[in-house]
Amino acid sequence: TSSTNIVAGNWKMNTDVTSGVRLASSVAAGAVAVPGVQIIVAPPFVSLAAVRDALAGSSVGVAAQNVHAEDSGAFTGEIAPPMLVGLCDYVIIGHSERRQFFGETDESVGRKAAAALQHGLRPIVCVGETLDERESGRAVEVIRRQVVAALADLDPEAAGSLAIAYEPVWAIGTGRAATPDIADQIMGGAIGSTIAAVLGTDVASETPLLYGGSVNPANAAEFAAVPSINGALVGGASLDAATFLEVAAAF
Ligand code: G2H
Repeated sequence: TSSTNIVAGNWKMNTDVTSGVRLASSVAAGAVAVPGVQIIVAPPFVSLAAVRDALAGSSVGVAAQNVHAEDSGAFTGEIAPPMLVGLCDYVIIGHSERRQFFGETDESVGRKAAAALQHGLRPIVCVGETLDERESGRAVEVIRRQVVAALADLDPEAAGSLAIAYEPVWAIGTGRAATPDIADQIMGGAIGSTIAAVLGTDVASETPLLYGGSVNPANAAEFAAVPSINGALVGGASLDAATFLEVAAAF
């Protein structure tokens, strides 16, 4: 497992430029009291530049919430990897909401992750099974398939800057977090062994694995205590700086 835990706040489609800058500044101010955790915020595209500027000189990193796989072209409304260079260090790829509402597939997630890495952006690739998949006993199979696809096109030399977030779809925004045991089975089990099989044990041991899905200050410590969990991807609880920093402090 990696040494520095990562706690990333996925703001989703919330905040405008003004409130985003305010939130980021509050996170940065509090982050100095949370050493040893790489804190990241993921604002909407339109706020990336302003948030980057507000965070200049702080340890807080910036992530985009999505990226296209091509460098340029006739893809109205999309954002290419080279456009993000200089605006953010990380990019969330394949969030379940993108898969569910915007037609993203295992295959497009793999292409996006490879494209991001090629441009020096660190992908935070999201995987997770639905409630139906879990209840029918297919969770491990689904996660393996998603991870294999996410890694399929990666340059193995650059794969060390990848992170994977396990976000069971049934736990997202529902207030029903996975148990630490369930998270460990998938993260320490299926995800770790799949990375090892595709990219080798060295990359597997260096790849940070984040848990996501209704993480909050009340449950963060129990996830942080699981050795296979190297951080969290936080949605709802990242929209208030004090709450988000409480989660970060648990890691
Ligand atoms: C899962 C998570 C952040 P929430 O989507 O990506 O959101 O913490 O609101 O469940």
